[in-house]
Amino acid sequence: MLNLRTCAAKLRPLTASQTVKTISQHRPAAPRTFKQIRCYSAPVAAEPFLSGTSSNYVEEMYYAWLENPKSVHKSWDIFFRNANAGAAPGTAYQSPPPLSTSLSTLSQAQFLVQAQPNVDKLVEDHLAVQSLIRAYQVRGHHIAKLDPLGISCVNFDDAPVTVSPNVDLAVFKERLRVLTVGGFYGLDESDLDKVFHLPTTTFIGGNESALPLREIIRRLEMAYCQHIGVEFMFINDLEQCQWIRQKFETPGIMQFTNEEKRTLLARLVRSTRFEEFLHRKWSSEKRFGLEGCEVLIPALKTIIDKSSEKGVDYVIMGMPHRGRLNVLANVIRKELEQIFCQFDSKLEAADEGSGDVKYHLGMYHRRINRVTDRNITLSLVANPSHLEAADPVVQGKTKAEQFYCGDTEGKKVMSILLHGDAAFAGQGIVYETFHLSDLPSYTTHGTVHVVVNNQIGFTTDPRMARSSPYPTDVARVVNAPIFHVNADDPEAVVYVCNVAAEWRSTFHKDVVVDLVCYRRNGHNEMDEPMFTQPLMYKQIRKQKPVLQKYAELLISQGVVNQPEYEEEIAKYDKICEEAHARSKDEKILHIKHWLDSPWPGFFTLDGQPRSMTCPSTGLNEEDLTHIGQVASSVPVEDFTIHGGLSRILKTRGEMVKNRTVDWALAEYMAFGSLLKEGIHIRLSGQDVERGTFSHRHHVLHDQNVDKRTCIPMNHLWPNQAPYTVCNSSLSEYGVLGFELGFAMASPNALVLWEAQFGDFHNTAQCIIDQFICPGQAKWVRQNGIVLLLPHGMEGMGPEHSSARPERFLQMCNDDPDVFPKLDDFDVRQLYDCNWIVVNCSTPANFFHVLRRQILLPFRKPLIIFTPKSLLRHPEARSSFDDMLPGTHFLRVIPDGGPAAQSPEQVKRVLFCTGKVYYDLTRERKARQMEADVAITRVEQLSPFPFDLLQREAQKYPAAELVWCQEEHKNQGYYDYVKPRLRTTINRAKPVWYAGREPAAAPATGNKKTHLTELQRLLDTAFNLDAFKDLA
Ligand SMILES: Cc1ncc(C[n+]2csc(CCOP(=O)(O)OP(=O)(O)O)c2C)c(N)n1
Ligand SMILES: [Mg+2]
Repeated sequence: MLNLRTCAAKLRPLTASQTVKTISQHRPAAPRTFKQIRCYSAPVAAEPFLSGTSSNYVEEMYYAWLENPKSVHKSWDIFFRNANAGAAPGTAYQSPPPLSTSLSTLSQAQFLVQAQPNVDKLVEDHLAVQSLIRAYQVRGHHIAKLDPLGISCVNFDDAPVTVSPNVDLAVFKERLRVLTVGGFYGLDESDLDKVFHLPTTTFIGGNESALPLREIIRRLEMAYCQHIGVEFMFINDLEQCQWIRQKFETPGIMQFTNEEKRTLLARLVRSTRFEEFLHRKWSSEKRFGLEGCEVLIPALKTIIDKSSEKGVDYVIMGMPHRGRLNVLANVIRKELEQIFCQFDSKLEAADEGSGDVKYHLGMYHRRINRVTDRNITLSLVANPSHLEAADPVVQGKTKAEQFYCGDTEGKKVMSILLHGDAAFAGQGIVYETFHLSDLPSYTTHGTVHVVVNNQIGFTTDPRMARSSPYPTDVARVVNAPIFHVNADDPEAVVYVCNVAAEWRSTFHKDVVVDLVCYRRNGHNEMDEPMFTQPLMYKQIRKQKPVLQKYAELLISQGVVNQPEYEEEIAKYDKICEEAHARSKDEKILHIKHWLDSPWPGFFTLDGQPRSMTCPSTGLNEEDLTHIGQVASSVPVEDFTIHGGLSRILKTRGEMVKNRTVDWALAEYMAFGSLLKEGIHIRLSGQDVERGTFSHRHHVLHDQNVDKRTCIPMNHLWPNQAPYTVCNSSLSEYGVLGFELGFAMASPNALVLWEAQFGDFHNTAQCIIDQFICPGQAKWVRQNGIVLLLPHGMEGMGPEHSSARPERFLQMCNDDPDVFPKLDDFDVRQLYDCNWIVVNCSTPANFFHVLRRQILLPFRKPLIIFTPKSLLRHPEARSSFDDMLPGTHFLRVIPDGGPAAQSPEQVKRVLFCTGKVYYDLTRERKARQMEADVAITRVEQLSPFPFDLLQREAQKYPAAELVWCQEEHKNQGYYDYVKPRLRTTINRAKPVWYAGREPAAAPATGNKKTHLTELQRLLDTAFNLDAFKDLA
């Protein structure tokens, strides 16, 4: 009984707060008091029927007995009375007779309690029933009829088992063999009509607290083993488990009115006939049709209707290829002619950019939800082919929309993510995205995931595509309930979708709907599926379409008649035909009609920037000083910071007094000033709050009060915009995708993602390659995200050195061989580029480039290679003078020393970028070559400052031109810079190279080799004969 006592103690606080009490269980509701519990000292093992697994049941009985001794069977009453009276271990219970065979004879059985000692069997039977109920709850989904094809993709040992609606013990024994260890827990045929008390962990009783076993089994079969398989017992939260049990176990809970059935049929008609229409008109076009999962359309509409009813007015969706056109047409309600005209290969594109295929484009639409009569905005995020890559992007956009409308709990804005079965199981980004779902700065307060589980991925069977039984197992890591449902039962689908939407609005956590379906055609309409799945497709050929099945059902039920059904079909077909006729009038394809995130007011009405100029990015002295002072103080009372940090802040304060900034202060100045102008700033990435290199310290931690923090940046100005700085999970793909999505929502925010070290960006390569680099060209949506990539060869080994500038530069769209004909390089060139790549050598320039990002009249992604050792380099400081009004970002920093004063004398110009500048100046000084060698810094690598560098090259007519970099020759900037430099000088001179030799790894792991290599490149840079023989 010790076990009982501890369990009772454990349960006590839970009972007080449990909202389970909101769920009517028709149990005595009196508060439980435990004072009278005597001190049980008998060991558990001493009570013959008690074991770890049975103690739950005994506890239940005990609580019920405490509340009302008459509410439990007489045998329990005797047992607890004896135990309370101090019976010795093993003697507390006496055997009453077996419970009678029906409820009506219950009292008679109780009367016999003292007479027939058979309590062993009674208790065991009750425990068996309890275990049985639990087995259905835990494992019922294993034997539910989920697969419309009946061939089951789920690789459980014994499933599937033939199902009989009759409660016949032989059948159940077979089924229970699958559900339970050891068969029927000792129950037998004679027990089927006995009545058993139901534990509080089931709702199958409805208004009854006891039921005959036969009925218990029947109800469990109805709840867990029909067309819905509920996977939820892994969830740690009791209240959530109870909530789900109630939704699926309550007898008769899945009821539909005739009106609801007709709506469902109409939605199926639209879904099915849309695909048929496309097939009729363009039979040889790829469209990745939905045939076999037509129920997806009513499913999504149900989730949206229910969410709208609960207060949501903005739904952001992400989805792959399968059924996308259908979703656009019938869920988002894109005009059909706009969809149909995409099939016209002769249509010209009106917008700039390269566009994308029709099943990747995004969409944004505001309309009235007909079911709830409320306004709803639906947005489908554009995506690349890369399956699941849009998941974090959708989440980031959702978070931003929630943030900007003050929806701190996700009550107004939500996301829905669709997945294919193979991709959901196979792509790691799914896992990364799930792990963002409950983090304070990343949560979107619950996402509804819908899996189109057609039991195949292109040509690959599930058995070869995943090691888990279901494609949805990844969702278990965040305790999301998973509702598997047979997609050929539309009512079951709509039911689980309603529950999923209610779950999200109740608990604000993720939930998964797994639509188990099939794919009627090949992967696309051109593919022959019989090559690889002959048996599956033989079965599919025999499969009656779901619309036909459901229509027949409703006709047989008298809900609709045949003419009404046919009329519904004709009505929709006519809509399609008319839209098709109209689509022929469309001569031009406007990609901007497919924008997923419009920025109202930012552009002119025809989508152009409001100007083509950029004001000075300088800031007045007063603001610089004020920001500097806040950055070097603790702006709240009674807050104790770490002694080391006090010293850092003190040094900052001294710099401010001296009117200088280092990197951290420059960043502070840029952020602080933009916040004053109402620009929200969000900085996210691993350990960004302190900064990987312990230089930033944007979040101060009270050394005496746990979890008390202060963000001075939020104490700058009275009506400033908020500053969000958040340490992320250890993910690049997920988090960068998330921030990209966040930046999509508004142009009036500076969203920055910082890599821990620059090279780690490559685990997010897909976001860079598929979204950031070509996003505007494919989808006309600009994006101003900033990537901060710590970079520099500092002897730290191959993995912490290079942010791989060569990769970013290779993807720039400026032509190396053409000198652009532009009046205004400063802004126009930025407008034309796909992204901006910079490597600043001074804090002031870093400050300017961050501010420019917002002061520009358009948005472009900005890649910044940021320093590591320069963060503390005494020379890497800037004066306030370089940041005052009238100053701006310097694309090129020319030499300002003796070389520039007598440029004709200069023998060599060293062009470089970033940190190597400091090594070069030190070396030049040491060699006293300041008049011989000019050093020109290229701060903006792309778009390439052709104009300024041409001026620089022409300034030194007698000089050799050398590109110097610390990176290896096949890496860094050389391949990008060389042809462009040659273009600036009309290829009149060679451009020589001083730097490390080509290599496979970005850097050596040996510190000494590192230094030798550095010295060698400096030697080459200053050896004026180095290129003599090569000329
Ligand atoms: C990341 C990625 N890898 C490979 C592909 C190529 N591909 C396109 S669809 C597909 C199969 C997808 O199967 P599933 O997720 O089950 O969706 P379904 O097509 O069955 O709806 C594959 C492998 C891709 N688009 N993206
Ligand atoms: Mg699939």
